[in-house]
Amino acid sequence: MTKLEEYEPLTSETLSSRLGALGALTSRLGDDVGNWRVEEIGDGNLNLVFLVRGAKGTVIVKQALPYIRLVGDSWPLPLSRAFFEYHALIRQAKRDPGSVPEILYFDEDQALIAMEFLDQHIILRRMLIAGDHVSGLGERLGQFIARTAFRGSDLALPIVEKKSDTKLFLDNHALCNITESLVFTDPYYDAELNHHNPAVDGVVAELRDNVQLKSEVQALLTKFVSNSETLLHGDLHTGSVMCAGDSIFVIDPEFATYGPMGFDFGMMLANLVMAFISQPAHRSADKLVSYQSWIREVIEDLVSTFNGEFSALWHSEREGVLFPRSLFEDQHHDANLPLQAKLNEIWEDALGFCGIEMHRRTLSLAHNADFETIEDVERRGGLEAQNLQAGARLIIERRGIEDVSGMMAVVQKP
Ligand code: ADP
Ligand code: SR1
Ligand code: MG
Repeated sequence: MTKLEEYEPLTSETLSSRLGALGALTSRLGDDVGNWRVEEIGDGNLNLVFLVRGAKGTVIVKQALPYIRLVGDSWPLPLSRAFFEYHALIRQAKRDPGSVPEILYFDEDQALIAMEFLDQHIILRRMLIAGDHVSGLGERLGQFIARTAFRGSDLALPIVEKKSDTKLFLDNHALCNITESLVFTDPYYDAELNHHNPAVDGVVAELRDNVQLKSEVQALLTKFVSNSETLLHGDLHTGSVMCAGDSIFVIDPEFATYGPMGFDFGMMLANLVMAFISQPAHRSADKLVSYQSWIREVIEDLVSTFNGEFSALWHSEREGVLFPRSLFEDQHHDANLPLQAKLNEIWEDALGFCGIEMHRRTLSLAHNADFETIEDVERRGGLEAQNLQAGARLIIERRGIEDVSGMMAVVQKP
């Protein structure tokens, strides 16, 4: 494949001949290109994902389509999302080494990324539905979110790098617009692509009639579109994490954008909370309490690790234009004071984004398997109603929720 070739989607039949001359792939897979075994395994909403097995090893080849896979070619979407995914992955690899798959090859024209195959790794959402444990999960996710938030911001980056990078990622506006619509807006009115379980009709009508709720959500959307303080993953849910034993990787940052630090944090909290709320439908009575306790511990570890890691970086790597040492340490003034204010702001925003993500996964286009795999619609409806009401309370009451205990009290309120 040359850079001059016109974009063309790969197929399982054409992949070997089109990519077989690439040293980056043959070195991993072996030269016997004719015997590569190729399978399309994409289970996401947007792209093609190929598993390619050769005599020497296995790689993943991900290629963007010029439209949204979930919807079809009636909804075009720029191929440039592969460019932003690639650029986000290389920044995440630098800011939190070992957190993302190794990139083997990138072709911008073909919107194609070849990367390390995460052997034995399973999507976290599937593990949470199955009742599996992952040791160190909350700590690792807390580290990733804190490191990428801090090291991608004006707290750490040289100002020219931060500004030129912000400019670069501004072009990922089509993906941002999906989030602006599907996440922040559609759940709160009868939008065309919405669907929900009729069993929650009453709760949905109440949410859509709640002007205070809609106003708070729009205030959070204002932050998402206008506060470009750090490079976000942009789609950090439990379907974007793969685990095996205590090995944990983050994948799929094609929604990367500069945005508020609480966004990734809130998205991940929401997906763990939804795993928690949906458990009664997935677990037998004798295992329910202990598994929900474990998810709660993961949430506690995530929050405490985020705070600890962000604080450590604040003291050790605060070399950017914000809160300079010249104003604090050099004056013997306590830099913990603005740190605490920053952590409080991030937490409050995260709770708001968390509630919004809980709403959109029940009401908007893209639902999640935690609820969707519950066959009994009445049972599902009861849990979805709890999820919707908890989400609304998290958004509205977020300024008064101090910690995970307060948050889980809101989530579990009858
Ligand atoms: P999309 O952008 O379409 O959502 P994803 O990046 O989420 O696609 O990938 C779809 C699926 O492909 C994942 O759910 C996972 O099962 C598999 N996958 C993606 N990347 C890897 C990888 N590096 N190693 C192993 N499996 C992967
Ligand atoms: C049309 S895309 C729907 C959702 O899938 C992606 O993974 C994002 O979460 C997006 O909101
Ligand atoms: Mg994706």
